[in-house]
Amino acid sequence: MDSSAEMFERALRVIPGGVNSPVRACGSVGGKPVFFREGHGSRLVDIEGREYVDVMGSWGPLILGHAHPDVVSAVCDAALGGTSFGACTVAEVELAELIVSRFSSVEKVRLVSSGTEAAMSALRLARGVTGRDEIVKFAGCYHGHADSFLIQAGSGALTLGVPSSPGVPEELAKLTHLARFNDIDNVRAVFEEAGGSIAALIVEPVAGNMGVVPPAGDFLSGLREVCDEHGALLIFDEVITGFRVSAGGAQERYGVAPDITVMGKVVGGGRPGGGFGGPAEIMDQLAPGGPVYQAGTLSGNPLATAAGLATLRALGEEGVYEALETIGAALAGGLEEAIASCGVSARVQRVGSMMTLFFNEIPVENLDSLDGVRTDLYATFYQGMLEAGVTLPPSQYEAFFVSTAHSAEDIERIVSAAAGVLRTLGQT
Ligand code: KE4
Repeated sequence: MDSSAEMFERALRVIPGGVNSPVRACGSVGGKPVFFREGHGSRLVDIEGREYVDVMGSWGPLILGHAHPDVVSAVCDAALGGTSFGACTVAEVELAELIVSRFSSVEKVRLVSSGTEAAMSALRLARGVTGRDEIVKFAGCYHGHADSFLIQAGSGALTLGVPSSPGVPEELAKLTHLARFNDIDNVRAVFEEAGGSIAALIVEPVAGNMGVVPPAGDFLSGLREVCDEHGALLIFDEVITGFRVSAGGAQERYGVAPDITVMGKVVGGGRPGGGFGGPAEIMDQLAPGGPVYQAGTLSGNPLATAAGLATLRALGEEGVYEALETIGAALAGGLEEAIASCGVSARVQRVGSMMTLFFNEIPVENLDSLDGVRTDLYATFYQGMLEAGVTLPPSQYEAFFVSTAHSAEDIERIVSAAAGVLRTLGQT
């Protein structure tokens, strides 16, 4: 079997950048990507047989860990009956019913195949329902790669240092207003200037794509007020937070109801899956009953719905979110202790089972707080942790994810590795 380095050379010959998603190329942390062969629970194994404790978590979907038996058997059973019909199935109704039962603001949901598709469809729906064209997003927040969102986006776009991508027409970019996360006065000012023409404001209620940035006390409720004042729809992008920061997502955790909820990652259980939902009055504006067109060959796909159902059913078990909180708190606490003893300026910001270790002097409240972030130190930290057998997201602007599969031993192993790498950093 080739090594990861050899496989990457092969990949570069036939895949742009050697990857199917830019951030996987490890551009901001140096080195070359590791190729993985399999994952089980909290562990990943690379193609050379090396095992790692995984904190990247496939960017969020694997809240139950890799290859959870219930998910694997559900997908295998579904596959034995056919992988796609392009027609109605019972499973898609059952998944929609489960989603509706978890998100109190959602009466109806349309299933799609990715977070990008969910966010771009939600945007079109908001524009169709309001008859307005302009939107507000936040610098540093990422909502997938649809044109309207690639304006100072987070995640890979931030990592690549490409604030807005070539190929996004200037005329379209002009319709996207940028605001500052956690700054409700700034949001009010943007709306004062353009309020009557704004269809929607879209926000990650807990930002995860500039690293994890929790909402300040009155920020989300302030967004609700401003949108109501100006007749704009409030869209919560819960692709990361949905079913993760609580059973009903961030809207349940913080008690603010959006008009449209965008979902992905966990709802697909690791299969391509996503969705967007809201009150029937809004959702019924979608084709075929309504005029706003949206469609998808594989939407509600039997394998994706099987994985999503198995995942959400497991998340419905008693004590799951308490366990995720305990695991998340243990990791964050251990990392904070390691930071305190190493003399490096770093901090951990966490919500539940998602967190980021920032090499930043000040608390991160929005993208501006990251002007002095030491991405170079993060790169060294990433490489040191990989060497120590722990896979982190290959970017300072992403989140660590723990799952129900992470044990106390896993947490101890991650913390011990971090302490060692941070000590080395502190001595340089
Ligand atoms: P996907 O199209 O990648 O399924 O979802 C887009 C998306 C939408 N909204 C939020 C809040 C998201 O975080 C994402 C995707 N997240 C990134 C990493 N933070 C996916 C990783 C990648 O791009 O490879």
